[in-house]
Amino acid sequence: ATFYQRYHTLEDIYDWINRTAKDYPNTVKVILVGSSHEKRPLYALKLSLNNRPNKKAMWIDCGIHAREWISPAFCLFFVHYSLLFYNQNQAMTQILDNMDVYVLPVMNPDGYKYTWTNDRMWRKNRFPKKGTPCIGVDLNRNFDANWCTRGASDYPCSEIYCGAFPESEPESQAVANFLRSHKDSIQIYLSIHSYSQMLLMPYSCTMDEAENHSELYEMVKQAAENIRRYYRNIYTYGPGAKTIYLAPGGSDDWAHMLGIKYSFTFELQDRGRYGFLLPPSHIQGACNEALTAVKTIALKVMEKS
Ligand code: 0X9
Ligand code: ZN
Repeated sequence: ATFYQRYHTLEDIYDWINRTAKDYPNTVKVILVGSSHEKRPLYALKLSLNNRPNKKAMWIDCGIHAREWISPAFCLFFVHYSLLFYNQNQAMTQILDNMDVYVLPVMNPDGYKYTWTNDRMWRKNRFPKKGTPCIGVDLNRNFDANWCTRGASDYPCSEIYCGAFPESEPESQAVANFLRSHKDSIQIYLSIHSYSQMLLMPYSCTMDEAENHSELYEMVKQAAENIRRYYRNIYTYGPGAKTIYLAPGGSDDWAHMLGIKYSFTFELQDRGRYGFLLPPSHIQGACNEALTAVKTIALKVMEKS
């Protein structure tokens, strides 16, 4: 199996980030967007395949939830594929000619590390809440989008603990700060999770429809149709609150409210047979499916501008 058909430790991923930047000095830049509670760096890669000025951009983050190992695996695969298939694959070339891509491979490095060393099923970050025995905030409940209403918990021991206040955690704050300061160029926000094979769009924090509901719906619908056609696998799609559950404080809803109108969360393979413990032999297939969705959405967004 190649590097991209295996899961990697946090140290291996940091090495891979360095190596990739060294191997592609003209196209890849490493950006330190912040650091975790335990002071690990949050590195994003900026892929910029040509020097066209004033390009739009797409943001992809992976590994918000520690145990969803297929997610960082996808971010690594996506960077590799972009660099290798620029000028080979038509869709990829078109996309990268028109936009830069920011990729944050592990948004929750403390949690990810912990799933390799202590508890494979850890979800949250590793913030120790004073006065309780419990550790961790759910970073995908910590953004300022109907924060800590129904679908999140203010109980620190909960798996969906929202934190003390919006952006209380350094990991979510780092991403929010970066998106705020780049919101004029970033057109597309993608957050990669697992599992359940869903392509989700805003909103998850309310039953209300996003004002661009129909164009978002067309995009996830077509992405799911393409996955079905090419890979014969079923992805469900729609607004988060109606497709999966009401869940406030998520990064996708917050990005949409910030003005990044094309905002999505993908839940990759599988549908529950292995769940978070997706075997390495399924990585390639899961990544190909997610890549199809990314391409479909990016091309559709480009048609509009
Ligand atoms: O609950 C979540 O955060 C995501 N599902 S997961 O099983 N990966 O934990 C769904 C996120 C959908 N978007 C929002 N809730 N904003
Ligand atoms: Zn998740």
